[in-house]
Amino acid sequence: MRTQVGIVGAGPAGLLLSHLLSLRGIGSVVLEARSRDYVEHRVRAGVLEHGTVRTLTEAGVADRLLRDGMVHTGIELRFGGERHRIAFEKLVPGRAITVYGQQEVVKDLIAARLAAGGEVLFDVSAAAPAGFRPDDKGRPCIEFSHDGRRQTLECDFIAGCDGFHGICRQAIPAAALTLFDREYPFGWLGVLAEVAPSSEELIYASNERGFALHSMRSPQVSRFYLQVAPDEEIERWPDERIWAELRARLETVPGWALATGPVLEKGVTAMRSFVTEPMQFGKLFLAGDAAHIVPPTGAKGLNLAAFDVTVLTAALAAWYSGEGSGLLDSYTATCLRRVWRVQHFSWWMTTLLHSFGDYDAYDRRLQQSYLEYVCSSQAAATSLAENYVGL
Ligand code: RFL
Ligand code: PHB
Repeated sequence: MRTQVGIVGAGPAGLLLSHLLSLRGIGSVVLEARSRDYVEHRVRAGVLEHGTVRTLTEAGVADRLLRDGMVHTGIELRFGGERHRIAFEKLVPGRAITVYGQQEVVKDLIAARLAAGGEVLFDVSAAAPAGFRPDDKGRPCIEFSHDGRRQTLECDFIAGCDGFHGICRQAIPAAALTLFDREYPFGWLGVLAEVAPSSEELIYASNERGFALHSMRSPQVSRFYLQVAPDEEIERWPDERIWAELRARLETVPGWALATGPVLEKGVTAMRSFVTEPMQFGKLFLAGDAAHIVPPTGAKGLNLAAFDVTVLTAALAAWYSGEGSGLLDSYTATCLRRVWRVQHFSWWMTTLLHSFGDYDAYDRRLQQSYLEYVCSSQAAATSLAENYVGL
């Protein structure tokens, strides 16, 4: 098999890259370890920045997003028995977020790729990138097994869009990479429930018992998160306990009640911050979670993945149209500026809103003071708002 760009991973990064490349007339093949059904039903992110919505709209894959996505012009911060609205329409006029499930973005992209005759191979195993190092003589290639047959995909470039646990980053010599890593002493228990949202906007609640988030997927389906131990066992969280804890952390303001309903899905995710530098090695380019991870508190991972592949598409398009390798050479530098801004914002939101077991009284007071500042100073609220909707 032969193509121009071999893409490992059919998450948002790999699929969007493949689609954007095809719009520039550049061929690609996407190799995905999981089944189509699995990737289309993996419940994850829900918040799209205005820039991500624009990218998807310009790429012609936003019909359902523009119809079903819920545009929000604010979020609520809830703490100390009070609710505070961060009003985007006032602080960052013209910019909003859209609440639309990541798996819906993935479904839309897969449908668009397949409709355009794009090649996305699911259930691929043992993919192994090779020939991409600066001193390699031949072409880059990816060896893989599909339908019981061992195959080789030859390409000009390899895009590692295979997530945090993927193989592409690991194929780069360790000595060529600097890794930045931070683990948090908690995880998130995510819950999808068949119940109308109890709020029109997302609620980020800071509470002595731990952080809680009320999000949503549609007028009939809500999404919740609870701060829990990083190694928490889901068996310890029967549905009644989840609802009781959500109530304890969210029903802290007068006159507000949480509606409950059947739990459709639940699971625990550990939280981490992680950056790989550089994000490229020879003819291998990393994008999305393969290159960096943020804790989900700032709702940024998917948006950052979309940004990376937009930069990579422009760089590859310039190379194929004979403009040289300048943009490819500066891929890492271009991406890292935004990556580190988002790293800081996500770390900051996480630190602001979670309760840390080892926090002493002084740390807790600092946190309370900053929460009050964000909700009373227009300058501080604008900083949160412009980062949240996307710089
Ligand atoms: P993905 O989505 O992990 O996709 C990688 C794909 O690569 C495949 N793969 C392989 N394929 C072939 N060969 C191999 N050896 C392979 N190894 C792996 C995998 O099966 C998979 O299909 O990475 P990508 O595309 O970079 O996308 C990143 C986003 O998924 C991620 O950043 C977001 O989900 C993060 N995130 C959020 N981001 C937002 O922008 N807004 C949010 O509101 C938000 N909320 C969240 C989140 C992530 C969460 N979890 C579960 C980590 C909430 C949660 C709870
Ligand atoms: C979600 O709806 O899944 C979601 C929303 C906001 C976040 C993280 C996740 O910060």
